[in-house]
Amino acid sequence: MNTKLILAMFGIGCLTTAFSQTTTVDPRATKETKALFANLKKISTQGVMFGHQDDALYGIGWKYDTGRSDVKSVCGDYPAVSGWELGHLELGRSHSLDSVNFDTMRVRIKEVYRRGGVNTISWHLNNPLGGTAWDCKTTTAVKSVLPGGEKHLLFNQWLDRLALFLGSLRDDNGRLIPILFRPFHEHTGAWFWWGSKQCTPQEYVALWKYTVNYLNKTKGLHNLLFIYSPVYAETQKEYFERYPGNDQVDVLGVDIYQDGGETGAEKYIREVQNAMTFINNAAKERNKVAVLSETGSEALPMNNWWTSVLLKAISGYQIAYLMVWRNACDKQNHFYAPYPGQASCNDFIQFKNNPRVFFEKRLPDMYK
Ligand code: BMA
Repeated sequence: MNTKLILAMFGIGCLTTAFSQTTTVDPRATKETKALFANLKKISTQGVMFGHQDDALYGIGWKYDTGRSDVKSVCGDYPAVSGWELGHLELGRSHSLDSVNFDTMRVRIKEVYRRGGVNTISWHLNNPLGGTAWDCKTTTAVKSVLPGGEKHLLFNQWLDRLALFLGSLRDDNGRLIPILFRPFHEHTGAWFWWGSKQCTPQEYVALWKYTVNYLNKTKGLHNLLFIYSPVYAETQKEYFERYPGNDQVDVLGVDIYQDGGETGAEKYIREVQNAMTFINNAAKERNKVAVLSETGSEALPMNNWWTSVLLKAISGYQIAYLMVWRNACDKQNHFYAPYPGQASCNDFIQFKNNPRVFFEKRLPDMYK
């Protein structure tokens, strides 16, 4: 065999390996972003990372205290995954729809990255035809932002503002911080302007593709992994009905909450198990990662929820992370993680001590 042929075969071998391990939506993703993708996959075979929305920004009875987190106050460690919300950034405002200063958010995101944690971002952007993200009476909002639509230029401006923020997330050496971006989520429900009754599947897919292309190509951002996160679906077919495509999605997520307090526990367990069965299979087939992108039981009415419900629901599946929603400091009983004195604290500590559950300190290097 001549040397050229051997080299060519070796080249193809390397390419195949690289393809199966680190194919990301953005082929030009930074090496840290590609490493994050590979490590999400790896960690999902070892256990599950715990995540919390707005963890280090505020909690029950406090806001903006440096180094504070309800989760850390209860169990001594930060969550492995931190969620952040950009609603109202598109309007050029200094504060989010949840009254969080975007500069403070940027500082916290950097701190999480510096400590080795993982950052994920959602975006409840306003309805371009007027009103909030939940203003969903109109069925033309998605169409209006697509090329040729009356709000297309406005939407580009919103994406420019989004890109400016995402591109400003850099470490101490000026390198971009990898972000798991989760746009237009819960779109199989009908409560956002990009929801199932508000646009056609084709329009939704066009919105997704336009956004991905704009961020990666037009704005040249290469620190993003994209999460698809519909609400609970009974079947795989239903789950993928408005799927933008394997070349458009890195992570297969799903948002499932336990409603109705204790009486909703069985339904919740059944739903998580059912969805994770087909999401796990699909993730393997498509070279993706599975996550429980949003979950929780509002105000934690069950003291043993963490070990008796949540752990039961997720065991046996490969889920890179699960993320519970925020502990609002300005809304009564709108919390999903315990805080000191909350009734589920002891159970949460037991959950944290499970060898398959990762909080921040036990994380391997997620960016190498
Ligand atoms: C919702 C609630 C709202 C919040 C929104 C965006 O589920 O927590 O209070 O404004 O998420 O973070």
